[in-house]
Amino acid sequence: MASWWRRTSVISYQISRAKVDFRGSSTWKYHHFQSEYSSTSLIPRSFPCNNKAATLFSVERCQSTVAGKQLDSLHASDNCDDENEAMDFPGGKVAYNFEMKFILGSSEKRIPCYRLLNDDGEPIMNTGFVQVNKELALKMYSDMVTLQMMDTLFYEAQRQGRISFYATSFGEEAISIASAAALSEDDIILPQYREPGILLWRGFTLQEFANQCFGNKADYGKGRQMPIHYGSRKHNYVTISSPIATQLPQAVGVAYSLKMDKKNACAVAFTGDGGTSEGDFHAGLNFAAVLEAPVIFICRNNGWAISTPISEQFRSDGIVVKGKAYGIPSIRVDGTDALAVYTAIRAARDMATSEQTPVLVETLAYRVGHHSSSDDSTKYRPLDEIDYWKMYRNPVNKFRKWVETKGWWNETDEAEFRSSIKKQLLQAIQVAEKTEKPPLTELFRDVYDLPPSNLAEQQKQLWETISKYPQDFPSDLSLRNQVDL
Ligand SMILES: Cc1ncc(C[n+]2csc(CCOP(=O)(O)OP(=O)(O)O)c2C)c(N)n1
Ligand SMILES: [Mg+2]
Repeated sequence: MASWWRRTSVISYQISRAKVDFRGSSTWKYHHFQSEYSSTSLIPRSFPCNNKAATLFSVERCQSTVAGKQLDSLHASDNCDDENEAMDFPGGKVAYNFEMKFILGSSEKRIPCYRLLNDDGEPIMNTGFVQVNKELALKMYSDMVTLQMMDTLFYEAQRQGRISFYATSFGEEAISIASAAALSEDDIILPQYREPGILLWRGFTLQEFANQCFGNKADYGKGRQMPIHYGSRKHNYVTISSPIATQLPQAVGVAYSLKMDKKNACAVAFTGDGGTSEGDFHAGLNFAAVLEAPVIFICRNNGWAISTPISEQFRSDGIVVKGKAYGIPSIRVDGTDALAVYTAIRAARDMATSEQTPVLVETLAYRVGHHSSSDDSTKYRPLDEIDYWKMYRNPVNKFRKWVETKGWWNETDEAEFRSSIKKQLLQAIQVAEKTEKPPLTELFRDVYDLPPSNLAEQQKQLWETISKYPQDFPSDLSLRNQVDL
C-alpha cells in the first residue's frame, strides 16, 4: 500500500521495545518512538513537526496500551489496500465514505437493559447467571433489609432534629449490596454518597454508621464531615467528599497504582446520573481508557439529580453510550434486580482485573426517596410515579420473592430479623447520641502541617465566642486539649 506517510517517505517510526525494570521488581516495556521528518512540502501543515528535526517521543507505558496496539496496526497496515479506500491515520485506518453522512445524535432503539428477574422476582427463562448459593443470597437479602431499616430510622432521627442531615438509598438498595457481593474486599471503593450498602456488606457496624451521623468522638472523621460522609481505611472505602464526581479521576489514579503494583484488585467508582455532567466524569473515563486502568465506573442512573430530571441532564441514551465514545466496554443493567447487578459486576470485575481495562456499568433504578433530608421531591415529581417504583419495582421485595421461592426464607424469618435489626439500630442511635462530641480542638487539626495565621485567629475567636455565650453551645462541647496553633 502506498499509504499517506509512505508516499511522502518522510516519516519513519523507529519503534524499539526494550525491557526495563520499573521500580525494581516488575518488568515493564516501553515504546521509544523516534520520528524524523524531511522538509518535503508533502507533509500536511497540521502535522506537528519541524523541518529536518528529529523529534523524540519517549512514552513509558505498560506493554499492552491501546496506543501501542494502534501503532502496531498502523505499521501492519503498510501492506494493505488502496489509499483511495482508507486513510492511514494515527490511531488506525479509517475507511473513506463518499456519501456525506452525519452520525445521528440518538438512535431510535435504546440500548437494552440486562435483567434476570422479572418484577415479581421470578427468573426469566433462558437467561444464564452466576449461581448464587443460599448463604450468599441470604446475606444479600438481609443486608438490603438492614440498609432499608437503617435509612428509615436514621431519616426519622433527622426529622426529629437529632442529626443534621441524611440521605437514603430507597429504591437503589440492590445496586450497592449486589455490587459489594460481586467484588473482592481488596477492591477499592470510591463512592459518591448513596452507596453505604458497600460498607455494610464489608462489616462496618450499625454503631459505626451511627457514630458518623452523630459526629461523636468515635467517628473516624472526628465529627468534621456532614452525616453520611462515611470512610473506612479498614474496609477500602475512600471517604466521601461532597463535590460531585471528584472521585472519578481519583479512581483512575487508584486503579493505575493497583496496576503498577500488579495487584489482583480494581478500583470501583460510583457516580449518579447528575455526576456525569461534571467534567471530572469525562476526564476520568478518558484517562481510564488511555491508561487501561482496572476501574469499574458504576453510574446509578436514578432519573434525578435533586430536582433536575435526566431529560434536562443529557440528550444521549443515558450514560451507557458514553462508554463507547471513550473506548470503554459498557453495559446497562436493571438496578432493581440484585441478581442481574451481581452477575454484571462479577463479569465487569473479571474484565477489569484480567484484561486491565476500565468498564462502565449503568444501572437503572429510580430514586424512591427524596434527594436528602433537605429536599421535598413531591414539589417537582408526581406522587404516583414514586409510588409505582416503591410498590411494583422495589428491589428488596423482588429479591425477597426470589429467596422465598427457593425455600430459603419465610415470613417468620422476616419478622424475627426485622425485630432484631430494629433493636440494634435503636441501641446504636442511643449510644451514638450519648457519646461525647470530639474535642473542639480537632476542628483545627490534620489539614495543615503548620496552621496558617488565619486559622489561629479563627480558633481564638471561637474560644472567645463560646466563653461569652456558653448558653448557645452544647454543654458537652469539649475544649479540652486546646493547643496553641
Ligand atoms: C460539584 C457539585 N455541584 C453541585 C453539588 C450539589 N449537589 C449535591 S447532590 C447533587 C445531585 C447529584 O445527582 P446524582 O449525581 O444524579 O446523584 P443522586 O443524588 O441522584 O444519587 C447536586 C447537584 C455538589 N455537591 N457538587
Ligand atoms: Mg441521580
